[in-house]
Amino acid sequence: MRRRTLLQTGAAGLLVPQSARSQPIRDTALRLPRDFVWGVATSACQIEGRGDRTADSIWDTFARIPGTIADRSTPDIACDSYRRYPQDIALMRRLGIRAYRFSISWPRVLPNGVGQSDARGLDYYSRVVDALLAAGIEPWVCLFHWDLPQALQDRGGWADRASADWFVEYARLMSSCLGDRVSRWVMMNEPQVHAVMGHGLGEHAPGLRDRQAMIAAVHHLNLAQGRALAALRAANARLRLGTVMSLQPVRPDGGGAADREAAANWDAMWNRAFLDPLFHGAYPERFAALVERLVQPADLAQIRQPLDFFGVNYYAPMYQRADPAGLVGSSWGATPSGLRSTALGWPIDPTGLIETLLDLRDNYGNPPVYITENGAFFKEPAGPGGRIVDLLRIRYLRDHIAAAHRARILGVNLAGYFVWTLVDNWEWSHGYSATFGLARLDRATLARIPKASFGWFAAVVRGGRD
Ligand code: IFM
Repeated sequence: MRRRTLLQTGAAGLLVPQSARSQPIRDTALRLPRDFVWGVATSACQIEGRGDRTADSIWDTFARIPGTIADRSTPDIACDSYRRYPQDIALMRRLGIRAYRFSISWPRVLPNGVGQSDARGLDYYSRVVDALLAAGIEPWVCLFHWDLPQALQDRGGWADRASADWFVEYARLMSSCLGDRVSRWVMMNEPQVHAVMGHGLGEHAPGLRDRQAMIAAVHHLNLAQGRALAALRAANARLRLGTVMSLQPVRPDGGGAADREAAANWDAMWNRAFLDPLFHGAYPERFAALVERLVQPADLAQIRQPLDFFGVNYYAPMYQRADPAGLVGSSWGATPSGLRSTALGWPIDPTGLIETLLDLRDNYGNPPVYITENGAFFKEPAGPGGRIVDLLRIRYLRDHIAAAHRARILGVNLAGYFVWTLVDNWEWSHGYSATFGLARLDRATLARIPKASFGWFAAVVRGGRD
């Protein structure tokens, strides 16, 4: 008798056949309405490779500094999607997804950040968009996923208030080139990660450990986002505009008052300093005093903008403990024993996703929400024939989709879910060593080889609808 591998996932204890690419998924927690948008997300710096780009982004510069990238790699090759995007789109067709969120490399289209554009870069994105549309996949274009042109960093980057003007110029250029075919526009991806990890903690480009620069970056990212939303809306009323944040419930590491205070401060900086100005036109009390010297009279009105959709990237809750030397009196705490973790040590807790979505429902007007990233890295040795049977990833995705389903039942206005990510890619300061893909990247041949999770997700997409 042929043995079938079965995977037991989640509290519901449902069995999902491993080999069942086309079989219907019977897990009702994975069944979402017919118009629910299933997709995958990537970013330019992580997948494109350099191609014929003439100008550096801050990540090119950062990666050249010894000690910044775990495996000493650079994003020069990545997945070579600049040339191999037809292969990526073919994979997406196999998945059956309706939407693809990708980002524009700002230095590829504007080598100096502003001014003269590079026709080759613009033409590349135009071809990607056309190929997606021909494949029946809706392009979701993200304008900023951390790869600022180095030329603009040399002028002060996001710490300089002029960054808001640079960003609006760039946003206008892209919408005038692609706005006839692309309706979904994402202004920013995870501005909090860029501000805090890049300007406060120095673990991401541009590698600053400067609290003042970080606070300035927070405000200018918010301002740029608000002004670009307004500019694109005025330029083309047919565009559907939104933005994406990394939202994480922040929990105290211990039971004491100092840790609770630390967690509240971190929450104010990480989540609320971005959500509150966008949705309510004000900084949270705990952050306001830090930023007030930068806020000019019209700023908050410009940052507060109506949205057609809001994207949540969710991976894990955060644990914080009191630390007077930390950016806001706190630093990373320990994951409580009993919570499983991914290979990056991120706690696995789908209830944090429900908590995050309920927060949007209750405190931010229940906007139309998409989960624009969710995924995980686990150590996943290739088996016979190079196949990766990534049961832990399947379990992670399954449990988070089930949590998303639960949030909908609780009244969250959730309309879609994007897996991070299509193919193993260049994972920032981890280089190629942290792999989040539904497909493995063969680094020698750059072939994309679907993992078990690829077939599993395809089955969810095709069979999981009501
Ligand atoms: O790879 C990143 C992505 O660029 C932003 N969100 C988190 C992912 C995993 O770390």
